[in-house]
Amino acid sequence: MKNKIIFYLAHTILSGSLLFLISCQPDKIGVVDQAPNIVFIMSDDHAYQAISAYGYALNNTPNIDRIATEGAIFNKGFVTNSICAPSRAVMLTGKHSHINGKVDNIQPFNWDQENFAKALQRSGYQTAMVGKIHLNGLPQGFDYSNVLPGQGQYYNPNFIENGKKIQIPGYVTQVTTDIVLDWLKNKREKNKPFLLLYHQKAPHRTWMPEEKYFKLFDDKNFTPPANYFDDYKTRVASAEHEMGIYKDMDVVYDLKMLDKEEELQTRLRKHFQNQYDRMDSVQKKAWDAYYDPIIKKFKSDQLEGKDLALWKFNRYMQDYLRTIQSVDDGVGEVLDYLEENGLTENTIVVYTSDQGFYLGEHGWFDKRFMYEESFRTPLLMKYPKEIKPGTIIDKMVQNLDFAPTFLDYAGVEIEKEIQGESFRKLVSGEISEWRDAIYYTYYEFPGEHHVKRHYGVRTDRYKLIHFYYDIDVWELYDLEKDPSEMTNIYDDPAYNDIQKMMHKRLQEMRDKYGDSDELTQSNLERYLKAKGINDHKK
Ligand code: SGN
Ligand code: CA
Repeated sequence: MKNKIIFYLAHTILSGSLLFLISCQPDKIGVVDQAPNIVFIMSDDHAYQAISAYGYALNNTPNIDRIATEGAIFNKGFVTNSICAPSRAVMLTGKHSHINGKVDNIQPFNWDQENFAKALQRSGYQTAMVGKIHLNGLPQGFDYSNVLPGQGQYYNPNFIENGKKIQIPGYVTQVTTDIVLDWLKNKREKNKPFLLLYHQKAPHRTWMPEEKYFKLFDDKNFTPPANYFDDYKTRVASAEHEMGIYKDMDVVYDLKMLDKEEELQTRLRKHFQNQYDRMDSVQKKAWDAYYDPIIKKFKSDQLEGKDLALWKFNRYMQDYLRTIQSVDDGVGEVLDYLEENGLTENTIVVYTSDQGFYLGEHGWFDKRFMYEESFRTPLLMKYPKEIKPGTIIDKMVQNLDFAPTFLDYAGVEIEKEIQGESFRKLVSGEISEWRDAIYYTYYEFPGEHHVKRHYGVRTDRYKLIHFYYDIDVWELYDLEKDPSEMTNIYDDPAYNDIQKMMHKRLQEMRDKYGDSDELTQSNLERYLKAKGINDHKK
């Protein structure tokens, strides 16, 4: 007995936490000292504008909203690099892209480095990763993984379960939810606290809805944002985009006009054909029954100019929002499971996206820019033990903060190399002092959608951005006067002092996070090499 106690104590000290002792307790409501479970829900490209709790009235997401009602909503949740794989690498490591090495979607991620799932696993947590991760290689830090290869597919998707390729029939969002529920019910060891990464592919391009939602929003005519017909005056980098709904959206690939007569021969038609061909005959029949009449009407209407721009916006919104409805259903199923199994009290539930998304602002879809719609990301969180229902957080947090926040809740040591900060006490209301500036980097250029390389700093009121590589352009915005970032005031004499102050803040950020022109240059070289690009100024 004495030896056993000594063993327990030694283990406890070695693991740096009390988790081992605590984890011997079974699932029970009201076990005060049990380490919390963490359900980390992330979707892909989910704009905060498309969550009803944010008040945009575009759609209705009652289950996601439940997280905010029972907990907190963050009005200033941001990423550090608005693109998928880099965002996930930051989330796992708590380190900026230039430190964790995953600066773009192209280059490989090094799973051998430390991540918060590994730390929780070492401390006695059961860990699982399900759905989209978009990082090459077998996920490390997880007892169970069942992930989509790369971007994943909407219908009858392929998965990689613990390293083994499989295909699962059905619609990806429901399939992902089913895997999650199966792990919760049948696969995890129920006497241990758990970390579950539940990561949906939807609502990523090409926005293929689930059959039950084909008709949702049929009678709705979505009004585009006020700056849908943006002329990009004063914004050189924006003017060169390739992410315009009117200009760049492919009517077949993005907007599903796959006509049987094969008359609509667009650039990306064959790619959509590949997605369509994944469906079985029953799925195709249902798909055609819904889309064929729309295709027929589109072909006969012969829309042009503004009419076409508005039609495209509406078509885009309908499918994009439909895919979100399935995501919301899945959130409901998982919340219900927690409730029915007495796990609500002791489980932290987070809902976020890998970045924000444009829903017609500046005429765009996609992300990448440091402008608000893609720099920001939705963030809702509940944990009844510490977070009061209806909490609103207006401080700037970033995906950089997830790793230290989860480690903090679990009582596990936060390694000093982690660059984010735990927002546990901010969301519980124990502190109100918080950072007043955040740093951003984006590297994937030359690349899809043609968003130039840039980095910048945002304070509560101002934003300074530097676009570089084939241009050398600075932008400055007063977010209070110009929340839609339509006027670049970098050269406005009235903002001379602000400009100087923001340059200083930017340098502070770069020093704090260890970024520099030299690092930026070497990241650029690596990227160009990975892409096989020789011409530096293409
Ligand atoms: C794909 C999409 C792009 C998107 C990137 C990155 N094209 O390449 O529209 O910007 O992913 O998205 S697609 O033709 O394959 O749909 S990310 O979320 O994975 O970073
Ligand atoms: Ca994404």
